[in-house]
Amino acid sequence: MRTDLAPTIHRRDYQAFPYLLPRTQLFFDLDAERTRVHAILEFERVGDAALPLVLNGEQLTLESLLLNGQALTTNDYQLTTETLTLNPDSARFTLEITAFCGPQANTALMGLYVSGNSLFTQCEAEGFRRITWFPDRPDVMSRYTVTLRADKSRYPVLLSNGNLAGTRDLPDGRHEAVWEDPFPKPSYLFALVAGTFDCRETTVQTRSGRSALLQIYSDPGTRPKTAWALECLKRSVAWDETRFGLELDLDRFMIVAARDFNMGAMENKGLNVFNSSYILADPDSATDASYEAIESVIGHEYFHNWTGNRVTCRDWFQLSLKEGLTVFRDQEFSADMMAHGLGPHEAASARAVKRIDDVAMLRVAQFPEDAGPMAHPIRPESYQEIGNFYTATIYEKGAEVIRMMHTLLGEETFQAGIQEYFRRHDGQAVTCDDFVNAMESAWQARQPERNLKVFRHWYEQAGTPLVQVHLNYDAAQQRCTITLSQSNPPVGIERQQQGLHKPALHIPVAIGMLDKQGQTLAVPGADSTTGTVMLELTQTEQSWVFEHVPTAPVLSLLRGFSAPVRIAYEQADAELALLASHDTDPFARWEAGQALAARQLLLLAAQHDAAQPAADITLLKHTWQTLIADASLTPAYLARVLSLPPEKIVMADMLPMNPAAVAQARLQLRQQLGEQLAQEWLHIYHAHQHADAGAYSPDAVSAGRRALKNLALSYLAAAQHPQALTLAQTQYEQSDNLTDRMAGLAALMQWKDPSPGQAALTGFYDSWQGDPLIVDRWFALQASSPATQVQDVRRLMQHPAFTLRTPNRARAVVFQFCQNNLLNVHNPQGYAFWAEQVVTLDAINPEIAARLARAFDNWAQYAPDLRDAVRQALESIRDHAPLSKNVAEIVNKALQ
Ligand code: 0A1
Ligand code: ZN
Repeated sequence: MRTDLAPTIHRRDYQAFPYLLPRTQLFFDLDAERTRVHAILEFERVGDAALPLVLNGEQLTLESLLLNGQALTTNDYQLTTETLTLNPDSARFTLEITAFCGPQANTALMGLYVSGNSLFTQCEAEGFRRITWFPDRPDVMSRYTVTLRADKSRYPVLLSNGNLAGTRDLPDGRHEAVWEDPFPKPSYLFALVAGTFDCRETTVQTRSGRSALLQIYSDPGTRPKTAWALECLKRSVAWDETRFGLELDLDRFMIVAARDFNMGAMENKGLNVFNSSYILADPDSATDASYEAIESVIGHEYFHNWTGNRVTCRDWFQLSLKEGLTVFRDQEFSADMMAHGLGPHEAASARAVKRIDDVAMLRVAQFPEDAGPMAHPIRPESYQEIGNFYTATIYEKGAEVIRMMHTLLGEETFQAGIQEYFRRHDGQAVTCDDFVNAMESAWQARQPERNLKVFRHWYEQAGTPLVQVHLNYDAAQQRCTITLSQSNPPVGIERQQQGLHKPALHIPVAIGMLDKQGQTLAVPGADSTTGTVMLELTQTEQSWVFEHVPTAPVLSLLRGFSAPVRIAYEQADAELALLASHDTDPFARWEAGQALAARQLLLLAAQHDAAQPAADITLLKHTWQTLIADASLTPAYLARVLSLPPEKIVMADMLPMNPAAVAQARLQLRQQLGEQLAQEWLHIYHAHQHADAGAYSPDAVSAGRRALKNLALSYLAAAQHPQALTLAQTQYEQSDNLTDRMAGLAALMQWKDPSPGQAALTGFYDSWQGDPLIVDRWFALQASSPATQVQDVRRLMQHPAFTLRTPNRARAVVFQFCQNNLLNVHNPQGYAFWAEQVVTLDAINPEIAARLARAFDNWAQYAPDLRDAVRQALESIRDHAPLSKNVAEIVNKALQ
């Protein structure tokens, strides 16, 4: 049975809405079972009078409909499961809608829903239509006044966007709050929250001297865990002023933490709602990585206040307009925070670490997406369900595209472009083209000969371009010629477009040259301090000639990851080792070491099938020894350099893919490096054992020391080093922070004898079972462990604390196993488990189910036996009825 019934929406079909909606008044009688929503909507026709008024609405019960105060009968409108259509005969009219929705039964967590004992909304992208009938599209902007009424003891806190205009008590123990948002906004930025919360607040002065109230609301009893979040918010406010010149425009900025949340967080105007995992932190319940993630997500949502809210998207095809730009902004914010207060060398290293982490993320999540059935340009041409397009491509590749503009224009011109963008479009719903136009005009104001004509193609093409590098050195002439060529064959849906032509892209390729001793070669035209030259590839093939190059160079390519591309260049292991030891560009240096390790992993994985003797790792080992001995490298950087590349990155160079073999190879290489560098690991461990002088601090330098120390511990554990058990045990029992405690626990779980790990796991649960976020980690550690097979994960799901209804818990167990346990999921039983969970989750929460449905997106590249098994599992999902639009789109595309 085919479920491919959902219509496809095309970007080219965009039409403006034929009505304006200057004012929206909403009155809520809140109740978990049944909430009554009374909406007063003032419309003005601007389009053709023949066009009807079509409003979106889903899962609502209509009580009454009034047009200019007159009750309408069923003859006056058409109601379907998705729309309400009217033909008003005047150009200005007021529509009054009274409807009911059921928050308690809303397990999809879109629209108004219950989490814990409180009520929350999630409206992006199309959740508002589950609250009332409305033009639920981002280009219809309205000024909202919202009245909330609820039982005062159950819902003492009543919040919505904007400013609090008044509160009063009502009969029967109820109360009321009225909120007015001075800024017109699209419905996806609406929010309300009602419940019992702790609150932490502060007042800040913005640069023009206004004072603004910042508040963080969280579950009762969790106030001690919101100090970090509030600090992050204050830093975000200050940073957006200093780096982007953008000031907070509100008197009051609120964040509320929700335990049940589909994504990370949501930028509703003045009332952000966050997954509690991105708010709550104290040393016992948050790792260094979570402190960092909290800073980045708080920054991200705050920065949306300008890039997303003040200027929003015309339609959902423009999603990357706000997301790519805002991710770029949050990445820069985090980098600036990490570098803050450090000397120049350490600051550069801190920035490089952030860049490395961001690029690793892009390669793990976005590159595979760009090579699979869901591949799409950062501005998609079509979709069936927009919820499926909150992707790594829109976010992370979108940010890379913005970053390339930043690279080409330079910081100053880029900032001038941002100013120009707001000058032109403040208060509007616009397109990606509008953004690029503003950037281009700022560039041309300074350099009239430059333009973004070729660059714009980045918005149209899916796929990761391949840049081939060819080097020709003429020793007699001391001339070096570098030829770059680019290709980007059709991927995903592009393959169905006949006669598709993908023009060349504008690709900035930063390169450097080293001599055979690892010294920087002075290249004509290069930056005098870094030796970097920026080659702007804008055609299918181009050559650059460098004169006076005294010796055949070793190329350092794509420095700083100057473009989201793959590089094809034949480079001997010895050249990679040289770059890993000497490259002055910290990103390229890390990259060379990773490439060397990846080659080793691929060799091991290939041998896995052939049962050949272990590969020789001498060169890798020596390179790592050189790196370990290099006193100029910071611990955080060294931790990245000495980590083995993730399986999903290594697999990109394997055809057919055998994920379990790569996972096995990684374990094996870790063990070998653990054994052969044991003295080094022990030394590192002891040198960084006490990362903080006093109490735990999540700052990047201390976190870097912990990361390196815990990496050393994991190598020692992998090698079953005689000292590792005691070190892990002691660390697990005595550390004062979750990062070290988890690392100790993970090391114990690597022990061949399962008993120390089991004992620690039991103890861990007993100690921390009251904290859902820590329990999520406890589940995740087990679900992703190489010791956990399908039957074990099924057993884990029998645990009383397990539920599929809380997305964080489903992610901790089911997603961890399916996405990250590469050793044990890639077999017919694993795929059958996956299919079963997708179908079960789909009945509860389609958005989450659709994400799980993408776990084996690149199955077409798997080895034949695995491919058959995935196909069978996919078909079993496809044939299940009913299936949500979300999951149907994913599986149908996967099977095409
Ligand atoms: N705009 C948010 C992401 C987001 C999207 C959809 C959501 O509901 C299903 C929630 C959040 C961001 O970029 O942070
Ligand atoms: Zn965002």
